[in-house]
Amino acid sequence: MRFDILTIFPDLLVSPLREGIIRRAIDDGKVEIATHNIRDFAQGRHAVTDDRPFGGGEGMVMKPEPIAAALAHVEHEAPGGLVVLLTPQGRAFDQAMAERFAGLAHLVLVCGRYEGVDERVRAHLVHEEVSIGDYILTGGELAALVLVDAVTRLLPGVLGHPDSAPRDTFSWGGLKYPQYTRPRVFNNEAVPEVLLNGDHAAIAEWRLVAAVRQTMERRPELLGRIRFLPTEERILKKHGLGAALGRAAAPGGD
Ligand code: 6GU
Repeated sequence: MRFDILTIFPDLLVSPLREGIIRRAIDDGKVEIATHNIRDFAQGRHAVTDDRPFGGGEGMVMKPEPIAAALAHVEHEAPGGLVVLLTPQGRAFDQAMAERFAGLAHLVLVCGRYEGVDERVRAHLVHEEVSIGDYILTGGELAALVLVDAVTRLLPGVLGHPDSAPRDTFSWGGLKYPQYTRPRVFNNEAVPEVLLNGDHAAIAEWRLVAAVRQTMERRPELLGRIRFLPTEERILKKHGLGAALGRAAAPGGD
């Protein structure tokens, strides 16, 4: 998969892409990430990329021409990418969107600055607008990195264990179960006995119950969309978690 990232601050993107799983995915050729400085596509001696808003008001607006020229350059180098603008006005990024993007061959990410991008970029050059949450960042760069990270780890062969991704928080619809490692006792608290005895069915049952409890406590709004298997339903009822099923059985209800 290929990512092209258009930004006025390309240096912001360097170190997050040089560590850990993303770095290995790049080194292994699973993903190719090119950054482009929008300023390199701006005109004139000062290579201006922003200007004051028509109608007045605070802040500056990103000019359309440098972004258009940078996008034309990317399209020439590698045609056909889906162009995504990172902006707080976009649709909320979630795991389902990450999975959809992971199925594409080429994403072009345009990092807006928070005051905004000329509306004609949005209207004529961009296919989708994405936000990473209900808060305001100084620019789209960190959001682009979030998107690249969440998508890259879903690409085939990127995570060590082939099943690591499907067991995640959110891929099943709720939160992950708690994890433990050595030592067996820490701060006077022991690891739950069931995790130590090698009974894989019992461990799976404990993890399902713990994940559902955790989701009910912390993110109850997630429960309504989860579809449990009949075997899971039986286990949850046995543990007095029928309330979670009630929500799951009545989508849209409370
Ligand atoms: Cl994509 N951009 C900015 N500037 N702020 C954000 C965001 C994006 N997503 C959440 N907040």
